[in-house]
Amino acid sequence: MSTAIDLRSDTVTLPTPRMMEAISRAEFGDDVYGEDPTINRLQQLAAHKLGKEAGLFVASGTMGNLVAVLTHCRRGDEMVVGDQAHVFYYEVGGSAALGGVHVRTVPNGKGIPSAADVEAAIRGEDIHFPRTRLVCLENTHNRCGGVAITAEATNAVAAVAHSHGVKVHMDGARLFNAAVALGVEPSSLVEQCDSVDICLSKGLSAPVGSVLVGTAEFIAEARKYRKMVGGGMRQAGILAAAGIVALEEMIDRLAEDHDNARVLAEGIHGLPGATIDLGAVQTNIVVMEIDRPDMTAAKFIGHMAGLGVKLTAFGGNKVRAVTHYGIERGDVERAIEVARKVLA
Ligand code: TLP
Repeated sequence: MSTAIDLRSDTVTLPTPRMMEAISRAEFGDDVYGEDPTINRLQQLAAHKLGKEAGLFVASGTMGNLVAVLTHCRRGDEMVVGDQAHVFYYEVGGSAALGGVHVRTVPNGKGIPSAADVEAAIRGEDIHFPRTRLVCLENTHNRCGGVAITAEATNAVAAVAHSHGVKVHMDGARLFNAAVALGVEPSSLVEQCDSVDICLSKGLSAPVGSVLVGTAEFIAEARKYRKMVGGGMRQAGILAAAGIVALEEMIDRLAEDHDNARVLAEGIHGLPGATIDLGAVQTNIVVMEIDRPDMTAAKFIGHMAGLGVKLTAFGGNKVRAVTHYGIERGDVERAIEVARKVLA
């Protein structure tokens, strides 16, 4: 039997041969002393690509978002997020548990909360209220089907936040997917954001890591919080070497993943019991709804896995598929065929 087609996430991507080669040639040092030249190069490269002053290598997207929250907020402060945000939904409640930050959700809309809802959620001065300190956005938006958020939409929310002295953090785990889909520079999507976390270990295929970027002052402070949460990694240039290849060579090819996602979505939408909001399929994520008396989402996932196609449960009757490096057009065509069989 041939190997499974793993569409659970773009986190399953393996390092490329160029990454392995870069790792074997990289120079290392102790990054807690700021002396790993490869880490320093990666941080500068990420900051440059995102139009920010400085960067900080962190172990994961979750750690990058947590360190950003810890740096922006004090205990008892409040942050405003969309009710479908990864930072709210999938990060183990770290902002509250480790940062003492009160999380206030607003309707997520189709990937970004409206500026009006965000403004209404920002607290005024009242002895009873926590202080609103941060708004957290996400681009692309995972639970909203990987939609790419335009600079205009982000800027409208950021303008409202800033007019109240509230900072804006962007969870840009898949920001490069958004930039490729919209045909713009990644930096243009986060111009008005005070901090941004990007992931190297999703569609860009590096084995480990994310980079948090912002002003030099913010990053100097964030470095202390990264140490606090145990993220001071010593010769981590071994990971950064792959991250550099990710940023230099793996961004443009994301377009291939987007094309494959579209083919997959068009192939599955309309099969008996399967519907997909095709308008939301803008990058590498496909969210399908399974609605049939004899077929739950869990059953569909089980049957698909039994025939060699791995998918993820996405809550209720939703199922997620993600295309990525290592998934070719032929794999997508086979996945459609298998879905056709399962839903026949
Ligand atoms: N998302 C993972 C799971 O956690 C759900 C996935 O398979 O999509 N922000 C966004 C928008 C993410 O999608 C993820 C990972 C993260 C942050 C966290 O990144 P890691 O997994 O590196 O901590």
